[in-house]
Amino acid sequence: MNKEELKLSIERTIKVKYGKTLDKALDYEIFNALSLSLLENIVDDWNETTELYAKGKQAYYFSAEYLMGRALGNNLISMGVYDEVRELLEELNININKIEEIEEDAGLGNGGLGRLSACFMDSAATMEIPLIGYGLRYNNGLFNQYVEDGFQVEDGDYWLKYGDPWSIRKESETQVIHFEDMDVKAVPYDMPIIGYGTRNVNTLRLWKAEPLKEFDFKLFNDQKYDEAIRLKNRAEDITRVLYPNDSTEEGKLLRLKQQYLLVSASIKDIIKKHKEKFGTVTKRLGELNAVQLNDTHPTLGIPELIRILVDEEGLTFDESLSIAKCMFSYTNHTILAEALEKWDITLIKELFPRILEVIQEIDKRFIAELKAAGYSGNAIKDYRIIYKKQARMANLAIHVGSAVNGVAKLHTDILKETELKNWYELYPEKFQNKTNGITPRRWLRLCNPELSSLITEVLGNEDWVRDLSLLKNLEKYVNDKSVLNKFMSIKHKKKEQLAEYVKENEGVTIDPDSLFDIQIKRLHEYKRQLLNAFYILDLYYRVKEDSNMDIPKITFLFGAKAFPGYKRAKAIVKFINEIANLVNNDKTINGKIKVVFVQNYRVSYAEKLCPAADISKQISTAGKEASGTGNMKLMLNGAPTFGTLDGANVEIVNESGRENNFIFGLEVEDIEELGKNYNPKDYYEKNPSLKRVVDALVDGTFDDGGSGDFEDLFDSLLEEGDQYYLLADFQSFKETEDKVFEAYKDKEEWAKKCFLNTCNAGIFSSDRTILEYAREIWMVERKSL
Ligand code: 26Q
Repeated sequence: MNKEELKLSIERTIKVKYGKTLDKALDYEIFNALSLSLLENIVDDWNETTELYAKGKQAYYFSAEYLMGRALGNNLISMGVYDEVRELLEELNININKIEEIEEDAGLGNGGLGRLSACFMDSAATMEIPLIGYGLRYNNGLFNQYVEDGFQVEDGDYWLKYGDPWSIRKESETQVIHFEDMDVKAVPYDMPIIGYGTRNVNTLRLWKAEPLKEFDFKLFNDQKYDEAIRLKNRAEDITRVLYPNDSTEEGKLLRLKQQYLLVSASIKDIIKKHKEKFGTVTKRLGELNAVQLNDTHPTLGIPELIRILVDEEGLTFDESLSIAKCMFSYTNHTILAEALEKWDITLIKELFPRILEVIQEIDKRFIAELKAAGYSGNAIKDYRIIYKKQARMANLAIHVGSAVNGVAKLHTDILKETELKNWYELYPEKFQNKTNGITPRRWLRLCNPELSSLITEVLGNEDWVRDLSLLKNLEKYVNDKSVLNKFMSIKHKKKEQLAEYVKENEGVTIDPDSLFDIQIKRLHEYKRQLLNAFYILDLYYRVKEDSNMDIPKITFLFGAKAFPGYKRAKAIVKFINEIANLVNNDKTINGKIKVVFVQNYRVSYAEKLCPAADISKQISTAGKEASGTGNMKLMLNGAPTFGTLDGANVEIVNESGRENNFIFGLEVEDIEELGKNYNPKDYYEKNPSLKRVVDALVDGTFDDGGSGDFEDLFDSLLEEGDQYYLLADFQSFKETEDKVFEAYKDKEEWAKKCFLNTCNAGIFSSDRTILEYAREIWMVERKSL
């Protein structure tokens, strides 16, 4: 790209879009103009990639969530023009960081599952895999979070307020979606996914619901003004807002409509393209297209495909079902059986009666097969797709899908041995593991340019950005003082940058010379932020009692959103903030401990936190976290894991060595053994330091604003059996923290631990994961422009 041309393009865009000259443009106007000018440069490659992929077998990722974060910085890196553009802006007296910071995060996801889809998009483009993402273009993404008086306060997220320069509305590729009570348009907005180090540009296609008729003039003429507006709104409501995963009954109907709109529009899009090529639908449909269901949310795609093939394309039910069996595969992201999605059949019938008939037909045939194979009624009932007037989406996905995968080795083993044991016995050949990954572009190259430069300098080139396994070649420098010193001074620099940002955004001063202990993830009881909080409070009490206590200066950082209806999660936010308030304002501890709960944790905040961590806190109850991906981001940026043997932590520790991490607590087998005999009161009574911090919930130490929330937390532990084993793991947690403090004293040994974590993170690249999906599930080949 030519600098001068880019400059002219920016100026032109500012002129026609905002009616002014560049020197008068506001930051967001520059952001939009720059983005559009960059887009101009990739559109030809984008179209070429689309055509190239259409020639062979393609894969589709069906996901209700894409937690994309910001686009600009990432796209500049992928296009290989970041430095060039920074210089150009500098010449124009514009600071690139300010322009990057003006961009709103595209927060179209709740957490791990949504961010995984975003990483997969990036990896597929970079690995030149013919993968198209299908999703929904919510007007409002995940809510914004503020902390007021220690409580979480939510605010709507209108991410489109400055426009959306990276999307192209493809009006002409609109699909009409039929619901029993109305028809609506699904209009695609395409986002380019720019591969790194390749000309390939993949597509993320997000559907927006709109009324068939923008405005009903007849109603208007009849003076039914409200009615005219109401119809428009009713259509647009479908993609108005992303559902948080705690959503209660009220919103259910709309959520189901969302899911159907997503899959119906996407399946129609796939069939349309197939017919453009072959004239009619042939058996080859299943051979040329592979659909990955990201959890059960898009599972209605299965009956929707069959409905269209049977009712509109004239295939038989058998033919259609066998095409579906060939096309779909399903990824499971949750361990808890009770969390698997079920829909009341009355609801399905109300919205799309024909879809219910198709599901019933699949169920009927399946039962006949099981009977013929000699299964008894009792065994059959667990396999039923429709049972007790509910459609079980996971059963539908597993029965029809050609593959089922878990997202980390431990998770897949648990699925096979416990949660989905019966299915594994029935279809052992379908089960696979695909350990999650993260994209090295965003989670190292973009968020940590300083460490990236060092790696490039030591390895001699930038190949590692596309092949993260090359980081292993750094390992031989583990005793090289000069490399280690540079590595650790980069860590320090990232801590300084974070401290500055935290000061600005949270108003709290933190010391970059202190140990940064970071726990960032959704707020959930099983992730045990409360256990971390108890530990911090205990540490504070001990420091207060003994001002000479030998610990390093330490800063605990939390980032987490609690879902609006999840009372206990919100109580934990308040509890952490109460502790922060107590600890940060106590002059007598000389600032030895600081606690910060950062507001509005999101992708762009994670990019600042991950590179600055000295310790990565991953402390879920063993067996509960399917994989985790934040753990990989912190590891890649050189932080040892302080965690349980859960999810991908097991593989992290295997890769980087147990001696370079801090593993504590009960393991899956221990918990199985303890099982019903677990009595949290034993631990509470016998451990005075534990008792002291748990009692702080109810003894007036802290104020929950009269809500009774802290008493409820107390009850969850001592009256309701502490189902996440906080009390059982407290002592081990504490002893392991002591090991951290001990290890942290030896700066050189510490640096080695951090360094070895980076060296061994290569396997956790989502490039590796996406290639496994491509080869072992989708059977699609790399295709390069
Ligand atoms: C369900 C019904 C109604 C509304 C929302 C939902 C819903 C939405 C999102 C249910 C679940 C989710 C998200 C789940 C999730 O993020 N799971 C995480 O997936 C990661 C990627 O595989 C794993 O690393 C995490 O361990 C897992 O918790």
